[in-house]
Parts: sequence; C-alpha cells; structure tokens
Amino acid sequence: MIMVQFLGRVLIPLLAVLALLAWGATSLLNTTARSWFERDATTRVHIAMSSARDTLATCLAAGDRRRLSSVLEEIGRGDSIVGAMACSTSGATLARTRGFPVSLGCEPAGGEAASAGASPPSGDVDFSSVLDGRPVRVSVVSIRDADDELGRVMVVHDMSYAAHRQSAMGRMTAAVFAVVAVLASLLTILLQRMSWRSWTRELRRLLIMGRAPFAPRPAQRLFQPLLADVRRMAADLAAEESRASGGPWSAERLHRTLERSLRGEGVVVVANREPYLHERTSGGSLKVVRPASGLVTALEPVMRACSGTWIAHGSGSADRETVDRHDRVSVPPGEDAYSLRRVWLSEEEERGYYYGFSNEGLWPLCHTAHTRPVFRAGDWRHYQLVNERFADAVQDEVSGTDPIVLVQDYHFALAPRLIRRRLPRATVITFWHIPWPTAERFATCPWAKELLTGLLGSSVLGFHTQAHCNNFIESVERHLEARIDRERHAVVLGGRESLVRSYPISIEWPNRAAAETAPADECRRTVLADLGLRPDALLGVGVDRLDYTKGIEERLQAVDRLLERFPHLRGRFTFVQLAAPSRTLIERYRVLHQSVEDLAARINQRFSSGTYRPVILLRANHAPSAVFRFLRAADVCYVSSLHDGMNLVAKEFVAARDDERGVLVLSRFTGAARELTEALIVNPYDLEEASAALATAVAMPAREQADRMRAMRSYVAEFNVYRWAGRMLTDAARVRQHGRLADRLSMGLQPLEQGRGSEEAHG
Ligand code: ADQ
Repeated sequence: MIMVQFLGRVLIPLLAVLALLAWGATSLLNTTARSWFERDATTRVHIAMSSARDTLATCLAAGDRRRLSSVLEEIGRGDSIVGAMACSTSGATLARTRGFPVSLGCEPAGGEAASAGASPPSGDVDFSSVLDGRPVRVSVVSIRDADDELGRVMVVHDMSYAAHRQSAMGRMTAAVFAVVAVLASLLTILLQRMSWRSWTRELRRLLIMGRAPFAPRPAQRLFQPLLADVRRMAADLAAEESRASGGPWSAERLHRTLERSLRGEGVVVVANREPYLHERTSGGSLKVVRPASGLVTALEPVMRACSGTWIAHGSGSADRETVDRHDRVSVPPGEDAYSLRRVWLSEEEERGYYYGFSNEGLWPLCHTAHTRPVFRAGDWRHYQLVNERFADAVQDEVSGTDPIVLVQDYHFALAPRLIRRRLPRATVITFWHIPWPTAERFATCPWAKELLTGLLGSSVLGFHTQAHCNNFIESVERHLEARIDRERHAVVLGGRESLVRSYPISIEWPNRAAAETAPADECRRTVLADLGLRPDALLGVGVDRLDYTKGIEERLQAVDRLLERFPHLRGRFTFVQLAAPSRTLIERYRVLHQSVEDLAARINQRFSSGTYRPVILLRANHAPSAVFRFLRAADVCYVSSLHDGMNLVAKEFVAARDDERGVLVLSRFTGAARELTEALIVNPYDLEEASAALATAVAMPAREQADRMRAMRSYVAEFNVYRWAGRMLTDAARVRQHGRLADRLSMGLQPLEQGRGSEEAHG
C-alpha cells in the first residue's frame, strides 16, 4: 500500500518531469545542431568560392562558358556539394555541373531567400530547402567586378548527413535520459526505503522507550506529537478495558480475581527478602524494620490483598525470637493479614547462596554496569542447596496438591522445577525482577543450562519488559532443546509449557506510604528546616540502595557539573541522597560506599560556602513515610540507574506528588523510562545532558510540571501493582484450566461443558 502511494506520489511525477526534460533537451539540441550544420555548410561554400571568385569574375566578364564550367566542376567536387550553377545578372543559366538539381533555376524563389533571412549586404544569399526529397543548403554568391555584378553562382550543399547526425543525437539524448530516469528511480526507491526504515526504527524505539530523551534528535522531535497520540490511545484502551472488566485494578479486585479464577486459594510467595525483619536494638528493645527493597515494596500490598504465606530468609537479629514453633509469624505487625514463614540459613549458606552466587554472580551478570560476575563452584553448591530448602518449605506450607506459588527473583532460578517435582500440579508463577542479559552474555555463566531448566518449571515466567523476554527466549534457543511458541509467547520443554511474558511491575495505588505522609507544603518546610537550608532552596533528591547499578556516582558528578555550568545555582541547589547500605559483605559494595563518600566530600569542598553544602548524604534505611517526606519536599528527583529492571523510586516519586509539582529526571536505562515518558529522560553517563536536564527541571514553570506530573500520575494509578499481579494470576488461571482439561482428556474423560464453575466444583 505504502509502495503504491509512493509510486503515485513520487516516482510517476519524477519520471514525467524527466521525460519533459528529455523532450525539451532534444528539441534544443536539434535546433542548435541544425544551425551549426547550416553555418558549417555555408562557411565551406564561401571558403571554396573566395578562392575561385577572381577566376569566376574573369570568366563571367569574358563570357567564357567552357572555363566557367570547369571552375564550377572544381567547386562541385567539394565535400557534400551536390552541384554548382552560374547565372547571368539577367537570370539566364550560363553553366552548371552535372549533378546540379534541374528543379532549381537561376531565379531563386524570393520567399525562400527571404525566409532564409541571411542575405549578406554583398548580395549573397543562403537558404535551406528540400530538393528531390533531400534536405539541401543553397548558397547564392554574387560575383562582382568593383561595384558591378557580373553574375551569380549557386552552390547546392547536401544536408542529409546533418539530418542523420541529428536523429542519432536525438536517439542518444533519449537513451541518456532513459538511463538517468532508471538510476534516479532506483536511487529514489533506495533512499525512500532507507529513510522509511530509519523512521520506523526511530518510531518503534520511541514507542518502546517512551518519550524521546531529554535532548532529542530532529527525527525524535518530529515523532513527539504522534507518540503523544499513541500514548493517549493506549491509556484510553487500558481505561476502557478496565471499565469493561470490572473497574480499575485495586486490592479488592485482585482479591476477587483470586477467588473467582483460582478458587480463592491463598498464594505462597518465595522470596529471599522478608517484608518485616525483627531486630534487637542496642538498648535491648525489639524493633520491626521494613527493608529497602523494590521487591518488598511491590509484593507486600499484593500479599495483603491475597493473604497466604510469604516464605523468606529470616535475617533479622531477633527473627528467631518472634516466630512460633513452625517458624511462622503473622504480619504486618498488628494487622495479621498474612503469614511470614522464616527459613534459617547458616552464615556459610548465606555467604555462598546470597552474597556469592546471587549477588557476585547473577546480579552483575544481568546488569550492564561494568562489574564482572564471579562464579564459584562452592557458591553454586550453596545456591542449589538453598533452592532445595525453599522448595521443601513450600511443600510444608501448602495444604492442597495444586497451590499457587509465586517465586520471586534471581535468588531462586532453580526453585520452580524443584517445586514442580514435589508438587506436580502446582501453578508456579515466577517473576524475574532484574533485567535478563543478552544470550551472548548469559552464556558466560557456567550453569546457564541448569538455570534455564530450573526457571522453565514455571507455569508463567514474567519479566519487566518484552526485551528481557526476548533475551530469555534467545538464551533458551541457544542452550536447550525446547520448542518456542512465539504466537503464545511460550516455551515448551519436556512437554511442559511455560508462558514467557512481560508484566511491568508497579506500586500500590492509592499508596499507603503517601497517605501516611504529611502534605507537600509541610514536608518541604520541615525538610528544608531539618537540613538547615534556606526557605527558597532548590532541592534535588535521590533514593536508593547503595548499589553500583543505581548510578549514584554518575548522579553526583552530574550535580558537580550542574554547579560548574550554572554558577547562579551555587548556594541555592542542594542534592540529598538517601542511601540504604546494601550487601556490605561484598568488596565491590564497600568500594562504592567509599567512593560515593569521597565524591560527595569533593563536591562539598568545591562549592560549599558558609553553611551551604551542595550534597547531603543520608546513609540509612529510612521508613517508607520518611522516604515519601523527602520525595514530597523535592523540586527534582533524579533516578540515574546505569541499568535497572524497573525502578520503583521513580513511580514512588509520582505517587508522592499529589500536589502535581516536582520534576522527575529519569535514566533511559530503567524499565520505568518506557512508561513514565513525561519525565526528562537522560543518559546518566552523559554529564552534559544530565546536568542540563537538572537545570531545566529546577527552572520548569509550575504549569508544565503539573501537566507532566498529572499524566504520569494517571498512568501509575491505572498501571498499578494490583494490575501487575492480577494479569499474572489471570494468565496462570488460564494455564491451570488448560492443564486440567488436558488431564481429563488424557484420562479419557469428556471435557466439562459447564465451564469453570463445574470445573472448580470438581477440581
Ligand atoms: P531494587 O533494586 O531494590 O529492586 P527499586 O525498584 O528502586 O530497586 O526499589 C527500591 C525500593 O527501596 C523503593 O521502594 C525505595 O523506596 C526503597 N528504598 C531505596 N532506598 C531506600 C532508603 N535509603 N531507605 C528506605 N527505603 C529505600 C529490584 C530491581 C528493580 C525493580 C524492583 C521491583 O532491581 O529494577 O524495580 O526490584 O521489581
């Protein structure tokens, strides 16, 4: 279709213009060539005549016809000359050569002479004519003796050769234009193809990436209105879908989905990190801690809605004191919405499975952040062992034979298959919270095959983005003999199907932490006062675990560059970094810790004046409402991850800003950048771009801030964590139903016609 339009709009007009040009050029060439040939013939005649003129005059004066004939014969031997004739002044023929056309007498037609229009003042006349069917040039030369005319000599020049050459030239011109037309058409098609391909590539990239980066290229700028339309349509469709299928996703709707589609079974979550740790303080009292973890942030509200059991490593110093004899404790404290089952690991197991294989091996393997993965056989053995331990715990915790188990993250790649071995009818939903690397990179893991086989024990395997799904499927193709069903987004291994789909994770909405935090004005006032900043200070905020993938060093360098480039911000702009210590037993994390401290100190030394400090590091694990207090107080939140599966801080910032103020500057290497397209999207490695984005953010008019924030808030409200969980559970319910029907058929029973209700009654 596009090709036909292209033919009609570009190619045919181009060819028509070329044809017109060819026609014009041929006519012009013809006219010019003809006049050149005529002039050439005339010149040649006049040269021949000038040497014979005196002899001719003598002959004419003497009336010597014999000599006149021989002189004419001499002239008539010239190249392309047909013949010559001598006439008296009265118009009588005096002599003529043999070849001279008989139709031409001594009285030339006045019209012809006049039409030739070339009569020189001497009385010579030259004109073109057609004699006996051939084109000729006739030159009439007046022979004089002083002022008296003695007679005239007519010389006829054959012009057929000129006509031949003209038509050969016409053919050549046409051929040249034909070649030009073909080449021009090919070139145009080629250029059109190339530009179409680069446009569509750009458009697709932007559709996947969302908004163009902070400093877009011209093509990206061109697509902005189109992208805005596509996003609006997608949001309308999502809203329409949620209206049609029972309203927006909420805790209640998720609960209903679980009851209807999955017979109300409580779910079992397997995750390394527990949602609540019990710690003994130095004063001897007990305290409950919410860990800084994206997984906990996302999953905790889901568990509140679904109830069931969360199985995790009991890592708090007072965890053992607070569980019952089955190692369980009801959480959240005081609300008892679900059960937390703690699994105990020895120090050695924790070092091998958690710090070693998971965080020195898989974490750097999956993140492009320039830290080399370390794979140790001892760590791998612990990883296998701990995965077995958690699979045993799942078996202990479930009541039926077909539970719903949610396996979380890279700590448990082997668990799905191990759980299936123990509970063949279980529905195992696995979610990988970090990026999946390219097949090439993944192949560097010595146990790549085992990890893939383990994960393919899942009924549903989820990633944040389609790109991560594609990487996973390529890794499967490379390492396993499995069938890929691209239409269903599934992998079939050993006759068992696993759906591999993208489920972008999100946060709860309405957000509990936001509801527990003071209004924005108050947050701003108290935060500025607590930090000792002036009331008109401009505040930037970053919130992270201290991890090298989060780009904290690049973030501080961008602040340094900001103050260097924009001196008017010195004394006014302060960046507060909330940094929760993380994985501190690993050397790489200790190095990062030190380098972030050193960098902050250097920037402070460079730009501090009086009580002003441009960078404030708050190294602690803050309570969720404390995090929200900073997010609410900020003018700008900068998320600068070098690589991040999703990044929930970006979405939390949006949830915090019910005042529709504040600007999000977001790394393009986060999953969130594909969704929060109204943020200022930057490359965190590009300090010029990042510092310019920070400057733009602090100077952004309130109205633009509100427009951007409103759009992002409506997006996160719609695409919240209940939707994330609901979509996975709904897909799992379909897989489960499919499996049951297949079981009945294999047992020789008829599939039930009553639909799901009857199926459930007998299930
Ligand atoms: P994380 O790497 O933990 O998550 P992220 O998604 O940013 O990263 O979530 C961090 C969470 O911890 C947020 O809820 C944040 O508020 C909290 N937090 C961070 N610093 C804190 C601090 N100093 N004090 C208190 N709380 C703090 C992994 C993946 C991500 C993915 C999530 C969810 O690495 O890409 O988004 O899982 O799938």
